[in-house]
Amino acid sequence: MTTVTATAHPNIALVKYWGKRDLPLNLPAVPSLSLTLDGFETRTTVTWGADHDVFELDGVPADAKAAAKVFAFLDLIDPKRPPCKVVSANDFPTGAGLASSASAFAALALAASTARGDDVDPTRLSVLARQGSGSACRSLWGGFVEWRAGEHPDGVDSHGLPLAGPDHWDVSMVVAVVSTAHKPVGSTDGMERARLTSPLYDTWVAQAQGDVDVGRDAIFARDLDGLGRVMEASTYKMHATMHTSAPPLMYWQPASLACLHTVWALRAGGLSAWTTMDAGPQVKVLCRSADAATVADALRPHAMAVHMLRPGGPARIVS
Ligand code: 2P0
Repeated sequence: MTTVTATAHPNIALVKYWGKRDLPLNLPAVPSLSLTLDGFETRTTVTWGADHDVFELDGVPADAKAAAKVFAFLDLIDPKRPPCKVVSANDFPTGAGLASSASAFAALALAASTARGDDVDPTRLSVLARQGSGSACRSLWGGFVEWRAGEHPDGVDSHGLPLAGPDHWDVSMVVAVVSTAHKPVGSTDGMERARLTSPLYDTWVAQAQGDVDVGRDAIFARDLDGLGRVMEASTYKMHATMHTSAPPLMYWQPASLACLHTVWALRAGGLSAWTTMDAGPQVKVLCRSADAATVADALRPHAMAVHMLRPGGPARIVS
C-alpha cells in the first residue's frame, strides 16, 4: 500500500478545444493553447491498495457517475489494480466552467502513477490525463502550453507541449465568477451536440490550426493585443457553434454579458484587456498584471467573486 498526494492547477484555453475526433480516447478535432493558472488548485491523495474503491470529492463521498469515471481512469493505469482510495479537493468551484476537470485528472494521473511506482515523465502522464478529460493533458505543465491534435489513431501524439514557463510573461487572468451552479450540459455532451448539429462546426475546425499558429507567435513575442485578438476570435467562434447547435446551448448568463461589455468599454478607453469564456458562465480576462486590479474593480459590481490569477506552475507531488 502506497499513498501519494499531488497537486495541479487548472488551465484556461487561449485558443479553444471544442470537438472530438475520437470520443473514448478524447482525441481532439482541433489543436489548442492554454495558460496554467496559479491561485486555484486541485489536491488529490491516492492510496494504491485499500480495502475497497473509495472516492471522496470536496469532503464528501462522490456521486456514482464521478466515482465511475475516476475508477475507470485508474483501470487505464492498471486493469488488474488493487482497490484504491482517492481523496480530492478543489479550492475553487467544481464543474462550473473553471476547468476543474483539467486540474483533477492531471493531479490524479500524477498521484496514481507515482503511487503505483510508474514512470512519471510528464508527456506520458499527459497522454494518460487526456483520457480522463481532454484539457487535463495541458495541466501537467505550468505557463503556456500547446496541445497538438495529433494524427495517430491511438492518441500517442496527442498531448501537451510546454511552450513557455510561468515567468515568461507578466500577464494575469482576472476571473469573474457569476454563478457557481453546476453546468447543465457537460463539455463532452456539448461538444458532440456541436459536432452533430451546428452548421458552423466545420468552419470552426478548419480555422483552429491557423488560430493556434497566430496565438503561439503572440505568446513568444509577448504581444498581448495579438494574443487577445485571436483568443477572443477563438472564444466566440466556439460559442457560435454552441449557440447554433440543436437544441441551442448557451452557457452565458446576463451577468456574463455585463462583464463582457465592461471589459470592451475598458478596452475602448485604451486598456489592453481581452475576454474569454469556456463551458460555463464565468468571464475570464487576460491583461497585464499591472492592470489586473483595474479590471477586477470594473467587474466586481457584476460578479459574485473576482479572482486575479497569475501564470501557475506544473503538477507536482507534495508528499
Ligand atoms: C478548453 N473546454 O479548451 C475548452 C474550452 C471548455 C471550453 O476543455 O470531454 O472537460 O473531458 O475532454 O476537457 C472542457 O472540456 O472535456 C474544455 P472532455 P473537458 O479548455
